[in-house]
Amino acid sequence: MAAPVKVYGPPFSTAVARVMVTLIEKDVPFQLLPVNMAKAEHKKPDYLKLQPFGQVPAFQDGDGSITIFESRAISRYVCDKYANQGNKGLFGTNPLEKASIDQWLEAEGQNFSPPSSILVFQLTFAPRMKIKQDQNLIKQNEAKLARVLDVYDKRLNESRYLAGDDFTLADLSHLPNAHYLNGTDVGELFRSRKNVERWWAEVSSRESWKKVVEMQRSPAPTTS
Ligand SMILES: N[C@@H](CCC(=O)N[C@@H](CS)C(=O)NCC(=O)O)C(=O)O
Repeated sequence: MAAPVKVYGPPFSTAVARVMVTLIEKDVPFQLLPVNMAKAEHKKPDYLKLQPFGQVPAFQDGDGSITIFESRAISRYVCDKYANQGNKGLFGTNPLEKASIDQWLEAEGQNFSPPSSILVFQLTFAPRMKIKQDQNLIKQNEAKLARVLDVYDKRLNESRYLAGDDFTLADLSHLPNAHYLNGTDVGELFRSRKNVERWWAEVSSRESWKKVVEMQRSPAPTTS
């Protein structure tokens, strides 16, 4: 049996969590390797060989011969490499399905992620790190996120999931940031939009995501 693939980074990181939930959906055993960000291990030369920008996650196959960074690129790779196992339609099964998933995956990365990442940091991590919150930045990004969610609400009025009838990488990619936001007052932006609320209830209750949330609470080194 092949050795588990390796994911470097802590499970509380949204980008690490994106890769973890993909691997669980695809039934790919993985080992989570700690990177102590408080000690800036992600900026050290050895780690920079895996992720040249000094961010988590980095991904390696079981024998360490392949290294990939960028959580969405890792997720796409995992879906293609393990196409015949786990959730087989996660990244589509034909060019049109893939294009539709990619379109909403890009929307997540380019439209949803910028304001939501700022809000996650300001509302969740800054208080834990005893960093003063920037109320202007919070307001501006709430307004940006509201506009993105208006588009999503319209889309989700037409289809059950973002890319169509099935749960895909496009929905999955939203889980880490949306999870943190739904634990704050900004969750109201999701709850006040009927279709977004229905979608969020559905995607956030997937078993794969529940496992990630569990691991964020009590990080375990390996899953299989
Ligand atoms: N686009 C990258 C973003 C990675 C990223 O922003 N990681 C954060 C944690 S969620 C990080 O490493 N932050 C520390 C830093 O940038 O120094 C990806 O999706 O992998």
